Amino acid sequence: MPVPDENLRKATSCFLVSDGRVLLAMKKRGFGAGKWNGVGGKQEAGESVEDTAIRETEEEIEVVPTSMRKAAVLDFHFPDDPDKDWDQQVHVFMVDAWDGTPKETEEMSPKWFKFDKVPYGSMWKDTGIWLPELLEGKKVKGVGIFGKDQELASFKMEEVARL
Ligand code: 8OG
Repeated sequence: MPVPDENLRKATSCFLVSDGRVLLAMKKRGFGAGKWNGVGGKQEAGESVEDTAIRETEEEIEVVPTSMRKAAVLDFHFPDDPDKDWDQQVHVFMVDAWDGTPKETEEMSPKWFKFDKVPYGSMWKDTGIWLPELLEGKKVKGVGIFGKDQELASFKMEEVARL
Protein backbone atom coordinates (compact mmCIF):
# COMPACT_ATOMS: atom_id res chain seq x y z
CA MET A 1 0.00 0.00 0.00
CA PRO A 2 1.54 3.32 -1.09
CA VAL A 3 2.50 5.61 1.78
CA PRO A 4 2.87 9.28 0.80
CA ASP A 5 6.16 10.88 1.87
CA GLU A 6 5.18 14.15 3.57
CA ASN A 7 8.73 15.51 3.23
CA LEU A 8 8.52 15.68 -0.55
CA ARG A 9 8.14 19.04 -2.25
CA LYS A 10 4.49 19.50 -3.20
CA ALA A 11 3.07 20.37 -6.59
CA THR A 12 -0.42 20.40 -8.09
CA SER A 13 -2.20 19.22 -11.21
CA CYS A 14 -5.76 20.35 -12.05
CA PHE A 15 -8.19 18.84 -14.54
CA LEU A 16 -11.23 20.90 -15.54
CA VAL A 17 -14.16 18.55 -16.26
CA SER A 18 -17.46 19.33 -17.94
CA ASP A 19 -20.06 17.23 -19.70
CA GLY A 20 -17.93 14.11 -20.29
CA ARG A 21 -14.90 16.12 -21.36
CA VAL A 22 -11.64 16.91 -19.60
CA LEU A 23 -9.35 19.87 -20.27
CA LEU A 24 -5.74 18.94 -20.87
CA ALA A 25 -2.90 21.32 -21.57
CA MET A 26 0.17 20.88 -23.73
CA LYS A 27 3.20 21.96 -21.71
CA LYS A 28 5.26 24.23 -23.94
CA ARG A 29 8.45 24.49 -21.85
CA GLY A 30 10.27 23.07 -18.81
CA PHE A 31 9.64 19.77 -17.02
CA GLY A 32 7.23 17.59 -19.06
CA ALA A 33 7.39 19.81 -22.18
CA GLY A 34 5.72 18.20 -25.23
CA LYS A 35 3.29 16.17 -23.11
CA TRP A 36 -0.43 16.65 -22.46
CA ASN A 37 -1.12 17.03 -18.76
CA GLY A 38 -3.26 18.72 -16.16
CA VAL A 39 -2.51 22.32 -15.28
CA GLY A 40 -0.27 22.98 -12.30
CA GLY A 41 3.11 23.51 -10.74
CA LYS A 42 5.10 23.79 -7.55
CA GLN A 43 3.79 24.97 -4.20
CA GLU A 44 5.27 28.28 -3.02
CA ALA A 45 6.05 29.24 0.58
CA GLY A 46 2.97 30.06 2.64
CA GLU A 47 0.50 28.45 0.22
CA SER A 48 -1.90 25.57 0.85
CA VAL A 49 -2.01 23.09 -2.05
CA GLU A 50 -5.46 24.51 -2.87
CA ASP A 51 -3.90 28.00 -3.13
CA THR A 52 -1.23 26.59 -5.44
CA ALA A 53 -3.81 24.84 -7.62
CA ILE A 54 -5.80 28.06 -8.07
CA ARG A 55 -2.74 30.29 -8.67
CA GLU A 56 -1.16 27.90 -11.19
CA THR A 57 -4.42 27.44 -13.11
CA GLU A 58 -4.86 31.19 -13.36
CA GLU A 59 -1.22 31.67 -14.46
CA GLU A 60 -1.22 28.87 -17.02
CA ILE A 61 -4.66 29.02 -18.68
CA GLU A 62 -6.24 32.20 -17.22
CA VAL A 63 -9.18 30.56 -15.45
CA VAL A 64 -9.89 30.66 -11.71
CA PRO A 65 -11.27 27.41 -10.20
CA THR A 66 -14.35 28.08 -8.03
CA SER A 67 -15.25 24.46 -7.18
CA MET A 68 -12.74 21.66 -6.98
CA ARG A 69 -12.27 18.24 -5.38
CA LYS A 70 -8.94 16.72 -4.37
CA ALA A 71 -8.84 13.43 -6.26
CA ALA A 72 -5.30 12.06 -5.88
CA VAL A 73 -2.04 12.38 -3.99
CA LEU A 74 0.79 10.93 -6.08
CA ASP A 75 4.46 10.69 -5.07
CA PHE A 76 6.95 10.62 -7.92
CA HIS A 77 10.57 9.60 -7.34
CA PHE A 78 13.51 9.74 -9.76
CA PRO A 79 16.22 7.79 -7.88
CA ASP A 80 18.43 7.60 -11.00
CA ASP A 81 18.51 11.40 -11.29
CA PRO A 82 19.28 12.53 -7.72
CA ASP A 83 20.84 15.82 -8.87
CA LYS A 84 17.80 16.89 -10.94
CA ASP A 85 15.43 17.78 -8.08
CA TRP A 86 12.44 16.22 -9.87
CA ASP A 87 11.03 14.23 -6.89
CA GLN A 88 7.68 15.66 -5.86
CA GLN A 89 4.28 14.92 -4.38
CA VAL A 90 1.53 15.92 -6.81
CA HIS A 91 -1.90 16.85 -5.42
CA VAL A 92 -4.45 16.32 -8.19
CA PHE A 93 -7.74 18.25 -8.28
CA MET A 94 -10.82 17.79 -10.45
CA VAL A 95 -12.29 21.23 -11.15
CA ASP A 96 -16.08 21.33 -11.64
CA ALA A 97 -16.59 25.10 -11.89
CA TRP A 98 -14.41 28.09 -12.75
CA ASP A 99 -14.44 31.72 -13.81
CA GLY A 100 -13.12 32.60 -17.26
CA THR A 101 -12.42 30.73 -20.49
CA PRO A 102 -9.26 28.60 -20.91
CA LYS A 103 -6.65 30.47 -22.94
CA GLU A 104 -3.25 29.62 -24.34
CA THR A 105 -0.35 31.23 -22.48
CA GLU A 106 3.45 31.12 -22.83
CA GLU A 107 3.53 27.98 -20.71
CA MET A 108 0.53 25.89 -21.81
CA SER A 109 -1.90 25.32 -24.64
CA PRO A 110 -5.28 23.96 -23.43
CA LYS A 111 -7.68 21.64 -25.28
CA TRP A 112 -10.86 19.71 -24.38
CA PHE A 113 -10.93 15.91 -24.83
CA LYS A 114 -13.84 13.49 -24.48
CA PHE A 115 -13.19 11.04 -21.63
CA ASP A 116 -12.75 8.18 -24.13
CA LYS A 117 -10.36 10.18 -26.36
CA VAL A 118 -7.74 11.19 -23.77
CA PRO A 119 -4.30 10.93 -25.50
CA TYR A 120 -2.63 8.73 -22.87
CA GLY A 121 0.16 7.88 -25.34
CA SER A 122 1.26 11.55 -25.28
CA MET A 123 1.19 11.96 -21.49
CA TRP A 124 3.40 10.89 -18.59
CA LYS A 125 2.98 7.10 -18.67
CA ASP A 126 1.61 6.89 -15.11
CA THR A 127 -1.32 9.11 -16.14
CA GLY A 128 -2.91 6.26 -18.11
CA ILE A 129 -3.12 4.29 -14.85
CA TRP A 130 -4.65 6.87 -12.51
CA LEU A 131 -6.54 9.42 -14.63
CA PRO A 132 -9.18 6.90 -15.85
CA GLU A 133 -9.97 6.15 -12.18
CA LEU A 134 -10.32 9.86 -11.39
CA LEU A 135 -12.60 10.40 -14.40
CA GLU A 136 -14.85 7.70 -12.89
CA GLY A 137 -15.04 9.75 -9.69
CA LYS A 138 -12.59 7.70 -7.61
CA LYS A 139 -9.93 9.04 -5.25
CA VAL A 140 -6.50 7.42 -5.20
CA LYS A 141 -3.09 7.50 -3.56
CA GLY A 142 -0.11 6.40 -5.60
CA VAL A 143 3.67 6.14 -5.70
CA GLY A 144 5.59 6.10 -8.98
CA ILE A 145 9.28 5.35 -9.43
CA PHE A 146 11.01 6.47 -12.60
CA GLY A 147 14.18 4.84 -13.93
CA LYS A 148 16.68 5.66 -16.65
CA ASP A 149 15.54 8.17 -19.29
CA GLN A 150 12.51 9.03 -17.12
CA GLU A 151 10.83 5.71 -17.98
CA LEU A 152 8.21 4.63 -15.46
CA ALA A 153 9.73 1.69 -13.52
CA SER A 154 6.85 1.02 -11.14
CA PHE A 155 3.56 2.53 -10.09
CA LYS A 156 1.50 1.41 -7.10
CA MET A 157 -1.93 2.84 -6.45
CA GLU A 158 -4.90 2.27 -4.19
CA GLU A 159 -8.38 3.73 -4.03
CA VAL A 160 -9.09 5.68 -0.84
CA ALA A 161 -12.29 7.04 0.69
CA ARG A 162 -10.77 10.42 1.47
CA LEU A 163 -7.54 12.35 0.99
O1 8OG B 1 6.27 23.15 -11.93
P1 8OG B 1 6.59 21.82 -12.53
O2 8OG B 1 7.26 21.93 -13.87
O3 8OG B 1 7.33 20.90 -11.59
O4 8OG B 1 5.18 21.12 -12.81
C1 8OG B 1 5.12 19.81 -13.22
C2 8OG B 1 3.68 19.45 -13.45
O5 8OG B 1 3.61 18.07 -13.82
C3 8OG B 1 2.80 19.57 -12.22
O6 8OG B 1 1.49 19.89 -12.65
C4 8OG B 1 2.82 18.17 -11.63
C5 8OG B 1 2.89 17.33 -12.85
N1 8OG B 1 3.55 16.04 -12.76
C6 8OG B 1 4.75 15.72 -12.20
N2 8OG B 1 5.02 14.41 -12.39
C7 8OG B 1 3.99 13.91 -13.11
C8 8OG B 1 3.70 12.63 -13.61
O7 8OG B 1 4.46 11.66 -13.46
N3 8OG B 1 2.53 12.50 -14.28
C9 8OG B 1 1.69 13.55 -14.48
N4 8OG B 1 0.56 13.36 -15.17
N5 8OG B 1 1.95 14.78 -14.01
C10 8OG B 1 3.08 14.93 -13.33
O8 8OG B 1 5.45 16.53 -11.60
